Amino acid sequence: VILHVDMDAFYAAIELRERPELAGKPIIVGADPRGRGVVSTCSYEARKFGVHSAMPISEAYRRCPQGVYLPVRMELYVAASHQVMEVLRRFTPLVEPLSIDEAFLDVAGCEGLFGPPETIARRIKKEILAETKLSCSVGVAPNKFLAKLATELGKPDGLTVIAPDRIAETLDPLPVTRVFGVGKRTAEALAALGIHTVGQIARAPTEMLRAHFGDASTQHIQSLARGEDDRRVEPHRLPQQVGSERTFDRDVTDARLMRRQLLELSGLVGMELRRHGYRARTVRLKLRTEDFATITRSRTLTPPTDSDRAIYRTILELFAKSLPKLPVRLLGVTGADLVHGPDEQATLFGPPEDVQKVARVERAMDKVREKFGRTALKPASLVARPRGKRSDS
Ligand code: TTP
Ligand code: MG
Repeated sequence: VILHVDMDAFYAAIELRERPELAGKPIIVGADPRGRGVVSTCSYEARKFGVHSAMPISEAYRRCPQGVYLPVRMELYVAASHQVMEVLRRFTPLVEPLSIDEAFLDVAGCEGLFGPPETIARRIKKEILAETKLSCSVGVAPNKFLAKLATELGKPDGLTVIAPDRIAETLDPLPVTRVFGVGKRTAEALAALGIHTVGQIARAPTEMLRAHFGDASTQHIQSLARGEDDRRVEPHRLPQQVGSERTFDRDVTDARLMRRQLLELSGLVGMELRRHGYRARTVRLKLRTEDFATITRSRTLTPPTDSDRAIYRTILELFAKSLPKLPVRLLGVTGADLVHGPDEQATLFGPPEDVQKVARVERAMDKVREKFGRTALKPASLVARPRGKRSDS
């Protein structure tokens, strides 16, 4: 039996906890509402106005001018996240964090100690509330997909059980987008085939789906639509990626300015990788132009790296290949396909002298940054900044 736990309006709920006088008001956490960043999240009151995560903050402001707009205070959220995960690990070591506010638990075999899954779910909600003053929603189901779905169906402050004998009746009427992996485009393609609900996917002739979506996708969405999912809870799974992105205050046409931003973002990604002892096998550049067209380009690195320089070098190559024709609104750098632990190749053969030296310098810079803040030290080309502020997004 799998439990899925997801905090309700996480950043907004934490801000409300810190400022109880805001109770009942629509709270929007994210970038400066006068700027061009995005909404990180918002309270359920704000959602009534159509505001949601990742929406341009200016759009949120149009929809909800009476909202309370607050900046992101990551340290607070990370601390609460640790508290939540700690509560969960009291019930089983099989806890797989999925994001800052969400985790799967495998509670098979915990019944003797803590009672049936629903009781465990209730206790988790109670203990999280007691220790963090935050509410969460919990889903209980035979597998990951259904447990996460159960959580979503019960939000906020829900406790939803999908029993094995009620899977079909729960799934069948839902819209196809509830199936993990079915986005807007797939949904449109399904609609063109007359398929609108999860139940219709489950019963559609497999051959017909294959002809449109290929073997792998068909297998994937049809199994999920039937409520089948055999993914295990993996307590030590690495995050999928580490990334950082910025929206410029004003669309930028100067390639030098863009490269400088990419240098800074590469540094942030490198620092985050080193902090956790990860290295990235893939480096990805994201670039959004003024018309909101977004391109991503990635490259695989051998060996995987946690070095600012190696990341930046790769990003520059990708950037050179995708020089935008229109002014640029947003740039992002991501390290993906993460691996953990020491660089095997390096320990076997020993890296070249200069690589070792760069690694030593970068680690020393991390220490200074930890002590004095992220902006304490920067590569020389970041120090002079002739014009233009940047906004966090
Ligand atoms: P979610 O769990 O997706 O959202 P939520 O907890 O705010 O609201 P709920 O689960 O009740 O629907 O994400 C957790 C946090 O991650 C969220 O509080 C803020 C952050 N986040 C972003 O910064 N940007 C995003 O686009 C999303 C989806 C989340
Ligand atoms: Mg949440």
